[in-house]
Amino acid sequence: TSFLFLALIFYALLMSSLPSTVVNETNFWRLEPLINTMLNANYTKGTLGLNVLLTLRLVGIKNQSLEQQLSQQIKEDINSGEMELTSGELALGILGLGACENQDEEFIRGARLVSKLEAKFQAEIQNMEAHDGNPLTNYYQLSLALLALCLFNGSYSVTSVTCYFTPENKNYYFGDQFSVDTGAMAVLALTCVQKNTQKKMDMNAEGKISNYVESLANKIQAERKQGLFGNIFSTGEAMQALFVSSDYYKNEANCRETLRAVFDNISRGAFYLPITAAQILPALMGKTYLDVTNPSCGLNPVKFNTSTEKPGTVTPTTAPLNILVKYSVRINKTSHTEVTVRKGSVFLDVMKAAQEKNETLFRFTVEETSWGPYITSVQGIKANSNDRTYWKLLSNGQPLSQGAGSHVVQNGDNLEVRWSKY
Ligand code: CBY
Repeated sequence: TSFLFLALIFYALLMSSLPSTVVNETNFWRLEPLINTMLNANYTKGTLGLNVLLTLRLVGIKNQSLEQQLSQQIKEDINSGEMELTSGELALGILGLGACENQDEEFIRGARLVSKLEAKFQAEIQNMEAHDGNPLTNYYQLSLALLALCLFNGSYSVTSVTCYFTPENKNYYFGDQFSVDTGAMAVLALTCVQKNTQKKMDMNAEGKISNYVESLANKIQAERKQGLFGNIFSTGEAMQALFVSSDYYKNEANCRETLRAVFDNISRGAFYLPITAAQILPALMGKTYLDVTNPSCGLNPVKFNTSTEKPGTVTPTTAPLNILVKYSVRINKTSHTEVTVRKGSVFLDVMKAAQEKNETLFRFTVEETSWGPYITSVQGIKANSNDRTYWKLLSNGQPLSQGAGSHVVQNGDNLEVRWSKY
């Protein structure tokens, strides 16, 4: 019995010494769905694979052919110049191409990507001056741009950073809701600026920036619900931000709570879009975007059991049923209709069905993004970032936490697109 007792103590000691922030080897299998989502997706254009290339390299998932394909597609998009990349897209491109020292660095230099990004960052700031503090895109992208400039020796003005990134800035909020994704990306960027020794910073700026980081990290923690920060889709980047800025994850119980909630969502298939998998995986492997220029980046590649099966669509055993839902478009007054769609339909299918019934009231346009279709206009009224307008999607009065192409509707739902300000 005494041997058993000692063995138990030894086991307990061993377990407690394992870092629980990151997923340990016995739990790697839980991450396999994420990897398979990234590896088996179809990337039809460069911008759709930006986050995936970054994550494959940062985490050290060796898949030469996919890496090659994604990096090739991004380079082509950049070279063709046909499609103007946004600041955040170019920043992600630089992070992915430049991650973990590889041959693409040559391309970054040759195509002068860092100076192009400097110009895009400037353009965002100019737009803010001209349009009531509203950037061309949003603060998530501005933060990505600052992060990439900071990591890849671009120039940025510390005065601009201290001026525009104060936690009180309205761009961290959508309505009165703090955007955890945005705050997290800003924490990563500001932490890089803080650490950047090449820049001589005066004490004043240094103090300000560390206050911003602390305050943003607190706002992220204030959005904690059952281990998640914001929602499941912002949690990975929030974890990265907390790794670099707070003591939150030094507490094992906190780690375990988050991991349990994330594993739960993985097994429920929440991360079926490649971008969602790419955004959560680094944190689960204990990495942050700041590691992209670390000498140890991408070393110790991980071995996963990956499958090449396309995620199978479950064939329904029973005959497909129709469901009836309400749909409305609200501008100042509301236009209502009811449509019948197949069981399992998504929000976008409902919009299409309504459009077919009444083109004048329910016509709409979409843009394909890495999050799926984004609704750009309804009844010819277009979202515009200069005045912070957009089409908000709601179901039974609650804003959706997924896009129109992902949110599955239920019989009797009351669906709405509402002309809104963020
Ligand atoms: N990425 C970006 O530029 C997007 C940044 C982001 C903060 C993003 C969430 C977070 C992320 N990790 O990428 C973001 N959304 C922004 C900035 C916006 C605004 C975009 C306008 C602009 N000027 O840039 C805006 C208008 C406030 C917005 N998101 C709207 C919406 C709704 C889209 C509705 C439509 N018209 O199609 C919607 C569906 C919310 C709603 N109920 O209306 C929405 N966003 C959602 C749900 C999301 C999450 C997507 C989750 C999912 N699985 O589909 C999101 C991850 C994201 C994408 N938005 Co926005 C936030 C979350 O829930 N955690 C950089 C670029 C290079 O890729």
